[in-house]
Amino acid sequence: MKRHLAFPGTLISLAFLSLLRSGCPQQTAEEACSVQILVPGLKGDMGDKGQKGSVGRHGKIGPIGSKGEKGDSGDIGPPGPNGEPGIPCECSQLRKAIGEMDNQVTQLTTELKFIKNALPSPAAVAGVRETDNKIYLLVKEEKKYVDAQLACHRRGGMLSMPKDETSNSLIASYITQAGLTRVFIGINDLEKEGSFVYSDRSPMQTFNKWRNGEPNDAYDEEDCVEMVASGGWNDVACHITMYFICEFDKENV
Ligand code: MAN
Ligand code: CA
Ligand code: CA
Repeated sequence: MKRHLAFPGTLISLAFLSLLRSGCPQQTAEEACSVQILVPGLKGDMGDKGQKGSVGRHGKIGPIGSKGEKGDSGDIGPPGPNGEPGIPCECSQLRKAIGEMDNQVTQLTTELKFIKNALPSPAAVAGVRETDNKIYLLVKEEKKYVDAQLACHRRGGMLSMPKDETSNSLIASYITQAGLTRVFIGINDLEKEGSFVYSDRSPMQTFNKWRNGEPNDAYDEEDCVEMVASGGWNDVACHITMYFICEFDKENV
């Protein structure tokens, strides 16, 4: 490729400079002081193509291929060893045991249903007592008679109604075992003075446990009834507060 000057003017300036230095003392203006002006030449032709390069480096590893198809399942294994010999069946005994467990389940279901529906706060309960058909619950919350009755009602029962010796002595021992002296029971003469009825409104029959001299309607205001630890009854004012015992029919639980 032919080289050509980037700044042709430089050559012109240099020519002038050398002309001034020499001052042209001996030479004629015609030969020595003539100014030669250089202009760039035409662009040359393109060179030949270079040689082919050497082979490049090895490329990067490509992405992982997709998962293959699942293989066929294996053959069925050999049968396992024989089990231990069984215990000879004592069917009648087993049936009996199952029958007893069935009864227990029924009883527990009944009791659990009752507990879920009727139990006050655990601190206020001293367990329960039961007969074949009834459950008794001592509620350690001091209430006046009507509120006690209402509290029993809300739990699905009513204030306890001792209508025979069995239930009366059961309630009495419940009071004693709880370390109490008295509780409200479901007997009153609120409607008619001297006519005592149970909380289910049934009239009192021959059975009663009045203490000596009771009922006396003291101060003309005793229309409700308490049971003391001995099992005896006394009429008291309805507005005083004390603990009470509710009763529940098992069939209604
Ligand atoms: C005494 C007796 C009872 C009465 C109470 C009232 O114990 O008179 O009949 O109910 O007092 O506090
Ligand atoms: Ca009375
Ligand atoms: Ca009395």
